[in-house]
Amino acid sequence: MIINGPNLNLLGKREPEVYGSTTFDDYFAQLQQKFPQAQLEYFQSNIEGELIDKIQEVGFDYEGIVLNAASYTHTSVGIGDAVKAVNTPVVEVHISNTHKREDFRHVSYISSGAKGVILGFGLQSYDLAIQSFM
Ligand code: CA2
Repeated sequence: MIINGPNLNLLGKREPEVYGSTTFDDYFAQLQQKFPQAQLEYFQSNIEGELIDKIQEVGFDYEGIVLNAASYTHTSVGIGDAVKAVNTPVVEVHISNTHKREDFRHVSYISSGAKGVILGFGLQSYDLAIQSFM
């Protein structure tokens, strides 16, 4: 299960210099072609509680969660707690290298509960995260 947080629905539509020019729908279709053996699903929400609900919903049955909590990465104790509460391993991903950006992006409430963290490889970060579950 790929879970994307706030504003990632704008991928490919705004700020292409930071986040690229591919929409997540187009990229998700590429991932499905690349990993035909995986049953990939994708969920996006701009709402913190909906992200927590989805982590809880899939977090006891699915093989893996690839989570880009976007700006909530740097603020949400609730999402961090949800990641720690479930059994399914969570790989935290980011499109940009958050450590090269503003100081507030250097903090993650997700990392301490994650199986691993992949950041800075553009959309390929998701690809690498899925590979980590193969
Ligand atoms: O690099 C990442 O993947 C981030 O999680 C993206 C978040 C940002 O707050 C994190 O620090 C790093 C922002 C996602 C916003 O996505 C947009 C996409 C297109 C246009 C505008 C925003």
